[in-house]
Amino acid sequence: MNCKKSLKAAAVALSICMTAVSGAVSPDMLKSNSKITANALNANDFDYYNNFESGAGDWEGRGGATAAVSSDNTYEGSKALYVSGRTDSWNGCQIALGSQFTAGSSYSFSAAVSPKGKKASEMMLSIQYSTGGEDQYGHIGSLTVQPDKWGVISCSEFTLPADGSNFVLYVETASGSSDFYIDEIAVGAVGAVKDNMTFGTQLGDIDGDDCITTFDTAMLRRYICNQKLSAPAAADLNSDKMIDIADGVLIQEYLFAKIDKFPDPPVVEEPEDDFEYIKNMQFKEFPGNYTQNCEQAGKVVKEYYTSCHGGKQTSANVYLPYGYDENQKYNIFYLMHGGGENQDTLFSNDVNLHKILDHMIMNGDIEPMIVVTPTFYSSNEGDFWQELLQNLIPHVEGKYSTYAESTSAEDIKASRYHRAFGGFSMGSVCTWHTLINAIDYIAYFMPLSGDSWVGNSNDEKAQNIVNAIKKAGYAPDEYFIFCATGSEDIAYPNIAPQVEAMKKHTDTFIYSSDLSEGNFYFLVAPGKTHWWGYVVHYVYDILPSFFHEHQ
Ligand code: FER
Repeated sequence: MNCKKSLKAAAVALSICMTAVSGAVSPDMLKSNSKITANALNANDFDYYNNFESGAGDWEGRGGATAAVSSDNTYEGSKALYVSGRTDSWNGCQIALGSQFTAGSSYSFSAAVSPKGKKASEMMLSIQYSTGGEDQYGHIGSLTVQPDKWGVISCSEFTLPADGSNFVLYVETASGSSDFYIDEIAVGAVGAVKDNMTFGTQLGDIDGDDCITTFDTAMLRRYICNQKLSAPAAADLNSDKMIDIADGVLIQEYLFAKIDKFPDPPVVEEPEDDFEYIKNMQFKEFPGNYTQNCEQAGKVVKEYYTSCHGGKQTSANVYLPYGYDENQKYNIFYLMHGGGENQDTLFSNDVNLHKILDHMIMNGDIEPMIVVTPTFYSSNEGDFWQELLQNLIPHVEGKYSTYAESTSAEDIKASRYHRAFGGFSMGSVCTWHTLINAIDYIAYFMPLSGDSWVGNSNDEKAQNIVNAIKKAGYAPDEYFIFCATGSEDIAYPNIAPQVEAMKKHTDTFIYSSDLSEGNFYFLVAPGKTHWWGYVVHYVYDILPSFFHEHQ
């Protein structure tokens, strides 16, 4: 493991430290290596050491985060530093390095870290310093750690830049803002790393040194004995998601050449996320402050494009969530206005959809997503789907980062589980047309306060929708229609009987608001009339249930 680096070379050196080993590990790699893991080191061996047993010392929150000693989860001893209230990945905890640490000198660094939550997190040990009055940032090391487990980020030699001053050591994450713990943080002489925890990626290369040796057996023993530790997948030799004695037996057999490879990992289905749907959803209003300004405000940008209908210039508004990052993929929701309205209606001060989305995202009701408000007036509500497919989707999704790998029809189809279309009133009419004509490209539909105009009777309308779905060849778990209106809405007498007619097609529509079980639901808000001021609450109710199937 070569962790020797200075800040200038940090990016390159990191790739040396962290790059995955590719290719098979062959038996001739079964050589011993000379790595020394200095597990015998203790507090006195370091220039700086804190295990938080007697308080936080000079550690403090970074950004808006709070850092406080906690005994809820510790790497060793009975206390650790708990970092919470983060709103961005660079938030975390920090300490100014004292004057005993000098610019241009090299030190070893290590920190035990444990992310809270549901997902593994790439934890980073970083440094801030100034050169010529400018703040600079660098990364000493990083490690991807399983949630609620511990890993140790370490670097055996890191040089503080010679032209730097005011060094501040901090812990952050590569992305996300979940809480985390740190414990046993040490800075010392070059090479003085207490618990080396580099990870290999090749099955059996547990310590990441490109070979399978008794050092890997020793590492494996450590993981088996201490289940608090975040073990790499490379240690799960029988791929049963447990690091236990069965893995110990396998590595012994491998080292004694009784086996020449580890069992093939099972082919696993892509995991569904663990979103909890609401069964039999009832209308619920969003909290009162959701239409107020939000401290994590997204951005609304106007996009101009040409419609295939008569080559007219038109525009749509695109809501980009707070912290929009073109390197991430976003679900996308197209939401259409009603009769007499336009593409600006939803993001106006009347409806404030942008502020509602800000709050929903900040509070975790929905993942950050892109929301587009177009208009059908460059076409008409019945033909808008053509403009959507030919012009709007390619324009918006060619510019902003969605799950569409490109704007080819194939790639738009391939990303249909990450795309939704909805609308109010005439926008709902437009939504039913879009469902009938563009189900290949969109999996989620939200018709609000408006019926389908394809067919004369309700039975005919239902049949036309069924025919379109059958013709496209989708199974009931491959499309989702979540309708809503108010019981006093003028559209209620139109949409309610259509929903009843659709329910009769039990092979096509499975009625449930739990979209892991069904694909069709009708939310009725007691007493509400035909007005965005009510309808926007239906968006709040329904949108969290979208985008969780076929991840
Ligand atoms: C309906 C569908 C559309 C409806 C009204 C409309 C009253 C739109 C009316 C308009 O914009 O003028 O089911 O029910």
